[in-house]
Amino acid sequence: MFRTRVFAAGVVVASAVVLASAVPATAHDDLSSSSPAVGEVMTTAPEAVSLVFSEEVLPLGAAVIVVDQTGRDWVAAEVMLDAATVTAELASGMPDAGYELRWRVVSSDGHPISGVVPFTIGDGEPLTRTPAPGAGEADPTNAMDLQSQSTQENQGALRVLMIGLAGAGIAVAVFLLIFFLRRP
Ligand SMILES: [Cu+2]
Repeated sequence: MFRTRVFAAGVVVASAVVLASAVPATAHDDLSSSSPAVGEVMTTAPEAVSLVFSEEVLPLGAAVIVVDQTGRDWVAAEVMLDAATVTAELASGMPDAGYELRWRVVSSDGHPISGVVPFTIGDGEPLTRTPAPGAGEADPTNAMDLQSQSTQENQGALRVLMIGLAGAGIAVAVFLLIFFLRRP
């Protein structure tokens, strides 16, 4: 009988450890495509911008702005979300210039993702992120830095969650172990 109990306790501990370590390994959604595309030169001002993601993003927390050099946001209406597509209508009369579409949505796995899509209209100069004397071109690595930074923050939050889940799993395992060993 004792042998059976030890075996049962072992199974409980083993399965709890597996459960605690098998935190969902789902990656967050990616931006599949966008209109305008990254670096696109549009001949005329778009009436709207749209973003298509690899999965349906969550209906909360979606934000899109389209800014020019002065920081003006040209998005004219509420951001619309339809499954994996996020759309934002723009004000008319956007002059030929460089712009940045900055987006943030909540991935289907629950944490925020964000990015920047630079584009230009007509023969406008690409938007310069850090205006400096003699700086003519936007530095695309800045956008990359922003993206990787937010990814790191997301991973930090996920790690906290994983540690919490692992802790809960171990607590359950200890409880069940004591419960099994105490049984007559
Ligand atoms: Cu994710």
